[in-house]
Amino acid sequence: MYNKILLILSVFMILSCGGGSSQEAQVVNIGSLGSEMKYDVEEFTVKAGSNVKIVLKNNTPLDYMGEMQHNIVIFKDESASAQIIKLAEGNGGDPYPDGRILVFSELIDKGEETSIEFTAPKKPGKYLYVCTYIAHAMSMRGYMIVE
Ligand SMILES: [Cu+2]
Repeated sequence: MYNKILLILSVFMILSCGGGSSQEAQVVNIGSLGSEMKYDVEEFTVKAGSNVKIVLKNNTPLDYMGEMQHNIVIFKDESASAQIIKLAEGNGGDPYPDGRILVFSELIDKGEETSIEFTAPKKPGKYLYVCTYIAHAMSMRGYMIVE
């Protein structure tokens, strides 16, 4: 009888530990597709309400001629994206803080890396992300799927 209780207790403890580890951020690596105005990951899936860390890498070679900066901006509300992109492009590619943005990274230059950590929305769905550097958002975009 006593052994049974101990067994149930230890199973419970193992389960609680397992639950604890899910608090660790899920890491998503996203890069630019070489020197193209595209992400190398155009869709990824996260759990609703979970911690997410995106590591963004600008894979443009240092000897690439011309400007090639990137960021990542994830929208809470896709219908706000056109307006936010337009404003960002008028601001050197940096978005202005806006309640309709879930999270955004700084702009990074060729060869650089940055990361953002955030809590995924509780509401399942598809969340648009784009690069708001000038003229990139049309091709440099993808979806975060929240399940
Ligand atoms: Cu870009």
